[in-house]
Amino acid sequence: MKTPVRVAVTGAAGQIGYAILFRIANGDLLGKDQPVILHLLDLPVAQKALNGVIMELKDCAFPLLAGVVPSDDPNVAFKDIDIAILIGSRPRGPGMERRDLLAANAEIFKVQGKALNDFAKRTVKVLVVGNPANTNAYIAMKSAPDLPKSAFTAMLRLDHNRAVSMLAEKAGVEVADIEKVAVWGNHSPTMYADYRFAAVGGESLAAKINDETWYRETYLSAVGKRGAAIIEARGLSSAASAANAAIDHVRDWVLGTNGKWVSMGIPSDGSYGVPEDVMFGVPVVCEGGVYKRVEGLPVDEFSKGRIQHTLNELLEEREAVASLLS
Ligand code: NAX
Repeated sequence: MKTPVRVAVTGAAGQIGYAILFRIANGDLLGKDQPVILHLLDLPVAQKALNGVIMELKDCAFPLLAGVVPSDDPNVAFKDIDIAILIGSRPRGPGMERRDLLAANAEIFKVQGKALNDFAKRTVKVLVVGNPANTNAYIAMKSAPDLPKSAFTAMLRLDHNRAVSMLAEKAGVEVADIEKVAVWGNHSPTMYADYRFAAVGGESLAAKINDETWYRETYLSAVGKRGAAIIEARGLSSAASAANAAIDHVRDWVLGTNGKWVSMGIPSDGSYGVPEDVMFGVPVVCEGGVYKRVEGLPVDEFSKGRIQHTLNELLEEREAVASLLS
């Protein structure tokens, strides 16, 4: 039997938590032969609900679930962990300004970044899901100077999956056959779902769809506003699809993508005109537990404008939290 991998999930008593934990324990994250120990962090006020979730996890008798460590303290929850999926964050309250929301979350991710720095395994892989995901991941990274920057990522995978699914529907092709879709920038309606390189069986998807007006005027905003459309329809924000995207992101990072492009928010190395360290969605391929940015892609005028637009938003967010990091 393999040594269990320790996976921390924060916001474990929330709705994405409820959708993700059972799948991790069932082997969807790391494979059907890999035992896991779940480290579950939530606020003191949520411990009773968390206990109920743990009772249900036990009632599933998952053969791969080798243990559960519940806590309301990041220093306990992050001890010796291999993977951290940071979902819990402060939602926007009535009358709360965007700046206040950024500040409240900055405080949370500063504390959690430091706890990761002090207690997680040196090889830890961190995915931030809680919004504003890119900036929260940036803060956690900046608060963990002893860990490599590459340990920190933000979730763009839900946007990526939505982008691929809508293209498949329009082109009348299978999702699995689509390659080389890229989502750039912030996990927000400003992100840029780029289909210029997308292909099916070697054939350009843009040429197959042959409707640039649809792409620019309908598709891009539909992908960007999909989260709002789900809230409107369901009365609740995306949970199962967000959990699924988090699993896709971490699984691909750990187990590899076999050359396939996926989108991840990663600290910029300065390429594509994005200042260093900004947590920016880019196309990557993963191999051997490492993600690698797809480099050297041409950027046309339209894409340049879209990338700058989403970058400007991230730079504003960075500015809004700068004083908290000093
Ligand atoms: P819920 O409100 O259902 O659950 C959040 C949980 O986090 C609660 O149990 C709460 O007690 C806990 N929590 C709050 N602060 C915490 C802290 N400091 N430490 C530990 N736990 C804490 O929200 P849910 O629907 O699960 O969404 C969670 C987050 O995911 C939100 O920020 C949401 O905006 C974000 N999302 C991000 C997505 C992405 O693609 N990056 C998509 C889905 C989702 O909207």
